[in-house]
Amino acid sequence: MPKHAIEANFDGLVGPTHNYAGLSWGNVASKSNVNEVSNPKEAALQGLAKMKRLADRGFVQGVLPPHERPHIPTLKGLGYTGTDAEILARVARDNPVILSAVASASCMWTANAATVSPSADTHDHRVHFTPANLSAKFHRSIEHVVTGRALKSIFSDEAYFAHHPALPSVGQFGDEGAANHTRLCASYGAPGVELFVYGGVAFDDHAPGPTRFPARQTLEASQAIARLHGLSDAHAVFAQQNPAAIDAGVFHNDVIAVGNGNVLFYHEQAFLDEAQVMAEVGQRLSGAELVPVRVPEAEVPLQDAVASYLFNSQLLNGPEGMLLAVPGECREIPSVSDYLDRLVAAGGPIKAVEVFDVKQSMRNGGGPACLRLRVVLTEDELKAMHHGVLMNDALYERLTTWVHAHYRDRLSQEDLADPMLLNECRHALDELTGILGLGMIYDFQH
Ligand code: SUG
Repeated sequence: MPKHAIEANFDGLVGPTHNYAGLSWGNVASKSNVNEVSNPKEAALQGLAKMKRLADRGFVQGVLPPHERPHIPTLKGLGYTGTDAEILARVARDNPVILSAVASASCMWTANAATVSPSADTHDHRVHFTPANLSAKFHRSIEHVVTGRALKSIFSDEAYFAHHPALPSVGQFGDEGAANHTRLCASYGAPGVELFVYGGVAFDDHAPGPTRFPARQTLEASQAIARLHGLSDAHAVFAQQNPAAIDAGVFHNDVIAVGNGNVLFYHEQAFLDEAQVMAEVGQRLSGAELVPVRVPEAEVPLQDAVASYLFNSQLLNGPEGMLLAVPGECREIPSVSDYLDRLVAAGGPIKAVEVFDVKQSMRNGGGPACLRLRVVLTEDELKAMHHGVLMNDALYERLTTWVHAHYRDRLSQEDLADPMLLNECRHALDELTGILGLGMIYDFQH
């Protein structure tokens, strides 16, 4: 008998330095909004409102903390010396792109924080975590250290939780975490099939791959994660993303597909070999039939899927069936909005669509599903984790008050060099570790 388990979602709390720096070549929104003035306060409040709304509906909702930015230790590692203010002034003058990179609040997109395998799938029946090295982009490659500390602090009981270090930080093992990992199952507590989607094969010069934009996840990285997590062949499927989709701006699989339970909602152009993916997942899934919800190009052109982030939605188990939590942009694009109406009317597994406003994040290419990391937990595992990060009325009140006290409502690229911003950020995060009860996870606290 499988144990009863739930899916908890851990959203990244948007940090005080949220800004638009155009750092992600291949991510259309990031590039098209470069140099716009951001509103970190609004971004954090939009994220908290999303968390609160889902917590109010009975979903287990957690929060992962933002990181210390601008990250002075990274700048010191690159040869900058002096006081913090001197370092900021020099890098802003000589190399503003490096300053933008070390100031990015990109850890908010926790779908990229780690890959998580539930205990029903792993060899030692513990929940396994591997922070993603995010080696494709410098600004994201510095996230895994603090991400690993936060995850260890929240899931500290070694009887239930196993933590691995990030993979070697090179392109050949490029790993973007759960954004390229979907678990299909009969029920959360039952053994599942973990679908690892990769963009390219590093050690094969003849493998197909995108020609315009980078493939951020490699097969070699996905296979290493499956080995580390102790997944047998029965629990893992590896599938290549369609290179043409990457070249159209689908930089992660979660921009073109989302799964939950036995349902896989995807665009027909998601996979290089769609039939094989469905066959392999279908064969391994036990206790339920795979239900593919395939969206044809004729109904939603790939370009509209990328612009609306239709597939970067959360597919959740609601009381009356599955609920698709979509970004507001889905109602602004006629092909997508009409499709959603037909989807619900069709009487399939997706019974309802709900709109969430995460515009500040969307302008950097992060929709509802980018902002969350899924962790399937049995009742004992849920009891064993640290509860200070779980959303409820009191935590929501504290965090909104905290945001109002510490966040700015406009931030331009020039502002990133302001030593006051660094101080504000450290001050806010110091208080936050107290609110969340996380211990000293930041470098400046040591
Ligand atoms: O890695 N954007 C993020 C968006 C991540 C979305 N995540 C998922 N699809 N799961 C990225 O490209 C842009 C930062 C900037 O340009 O300022 C950025 O990092």
